[in-house]
Amino acid sequence: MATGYLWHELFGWHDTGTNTGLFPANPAAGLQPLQHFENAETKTRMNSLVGASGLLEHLVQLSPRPATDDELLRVHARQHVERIREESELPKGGDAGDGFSPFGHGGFEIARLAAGGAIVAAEAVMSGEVANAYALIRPPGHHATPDTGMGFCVFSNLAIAARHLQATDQASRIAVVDWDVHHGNGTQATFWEDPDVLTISVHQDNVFPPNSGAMDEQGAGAGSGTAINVPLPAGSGVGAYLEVFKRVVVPALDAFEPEIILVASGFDASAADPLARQMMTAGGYRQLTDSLLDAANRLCGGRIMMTHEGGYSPVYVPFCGLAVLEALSGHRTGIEDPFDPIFSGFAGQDLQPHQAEVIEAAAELAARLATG
Ligand code: 3YP
Ligand code: ZN
Repeated sequence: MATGYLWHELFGWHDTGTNTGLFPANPAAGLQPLQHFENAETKTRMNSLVGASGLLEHLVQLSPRPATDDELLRVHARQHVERIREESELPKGGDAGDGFSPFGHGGFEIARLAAGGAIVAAEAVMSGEVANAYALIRPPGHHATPDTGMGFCVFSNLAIAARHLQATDQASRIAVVDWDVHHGNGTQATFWEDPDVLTISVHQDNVFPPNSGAMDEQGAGAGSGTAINVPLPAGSGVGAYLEVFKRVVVPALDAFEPEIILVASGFDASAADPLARQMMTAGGYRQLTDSLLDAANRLCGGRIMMTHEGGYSPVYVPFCGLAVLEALSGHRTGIEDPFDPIFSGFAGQDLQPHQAEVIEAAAELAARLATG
């Protein structure tokens, strides 16, 4: 069965403006206008490579629809949705909540198309229309909490898709694996007390949001133990990530027995990323995908749906994305990662003792999930 692939030209039109990376340009403060880190290039170029490589012809193209108000409101407070709607009507748009997350005039409609794209992709997997799916959507979602956007995220796309599957009885037990290099705090907050949604975030220790994603954040109430955080030290590479999946992610999935695995797929743990200090490679992401496919085949009929999150190297994100899509679809295009000989040769790509220590502690959390 085929892999679903969802993209829309409007995702490239989400306008984060002429910022100086993170900040509004401000000549008096020395901030020369350039581009926001979260600009369209990484995603449009990934989509270009999917087309140019010929992979697109082996995928089933899915079309997004806008998420309805009711669908957004399953996760978000009405006041957040209304504020985005109102600021979106301003001539120059607004900000999702923290001053780092601008959107242009009409940005509300693009953000709701991204959330709706996650819903469409999740439904296509649950219905069996496709075996698995990748939603290349923008703006991203995993930092958006019920009450606010932040960290470039407007609405919590993946969480909205998960709540939709639950509300429409398409799935009840759902596992989230977030390999974006930043903490998936918004997704975690949404399901903090929900025993039916397991959230696992693998991120660089304390990068963004500040002081978020420590290992002692484990969920509460009925959801106690169903949030797992793996805060990897800066400098972690492919060896560390493979160990996390082997010792933490896959055992937790085995224990939890989800009906579908949702992946928050950021490529900002790559060796080329400007917003973090990890050393992942396209080949590494391919192996992580293979290990999830293995688990999904064993646990839930192979059902995996990925939503695109961060990733800020316009030259490298496309190769990471292509590798993941090749793995999901089982089709090799013949395009090889030209950076692999360089990035794979970095010292410290294999598992280091100080990384193993963190992973060992996180493995306890997965084991506890198994024994209840
Ligand atoms: C938000 C402000 C500084 C770091 C940035 C992180 C955005 C991201 O890729 N989150 O997954
Ligand atoms: Zn990120």
